[in-house]
Amino acid sequence: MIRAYVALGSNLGDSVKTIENAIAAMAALRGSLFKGVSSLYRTAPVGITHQPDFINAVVTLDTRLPPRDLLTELFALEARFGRQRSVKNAPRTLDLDLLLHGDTVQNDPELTLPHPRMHERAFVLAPLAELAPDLVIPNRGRIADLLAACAGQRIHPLIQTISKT
Ligand code: PH2
Ligand code: MG
Ligand code: MG
Repeated sequence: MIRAYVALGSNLGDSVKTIENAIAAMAALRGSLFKGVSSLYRTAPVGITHQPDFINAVVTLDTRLPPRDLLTELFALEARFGRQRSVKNAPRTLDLDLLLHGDTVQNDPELTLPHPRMHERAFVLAPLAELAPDLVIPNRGRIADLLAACAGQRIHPLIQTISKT
């Protein structure tokens, strides 16, 4: 089994409910074991800033699926949760990004690992650091150092009102 991390994001519809339901769905992913989930965070949009705040979280999986197969499962889940792919970075009901797949480093046009922007995004690094505080991101460095460099980005953990187990 390979340890993988998946980022969840939503800023369209009832995002908290969507993320909670997506976490539950990820626990049933083919060829994979659900190992944990971070807190949920409310986060300021990065990139296109005139859009609603996001709800973000990160899930830990142990998986037998190779990266490309896991990505296919994640795309299928996005579609199940009503994701419409219109313009790049449009508000979305559910975005699932494969962050890391073991220590795989690859630059395929279809899938870059580690995720090419994860190291500069507090909305990824803060939940990921909850799950793996000592993580070293291949070619990028220690998660604590990367997160410290994102100090200006607005993120707030939500108070959990729903059991995650
Ligand atoms: N996802 C993006 C672009 N910007 N900003 C926040 N806060 N959260 C996201 O998940 C996010 C984003 C592209 O997928
Ligand atoms: Mg994304
Ligand atoms: Mg995506």
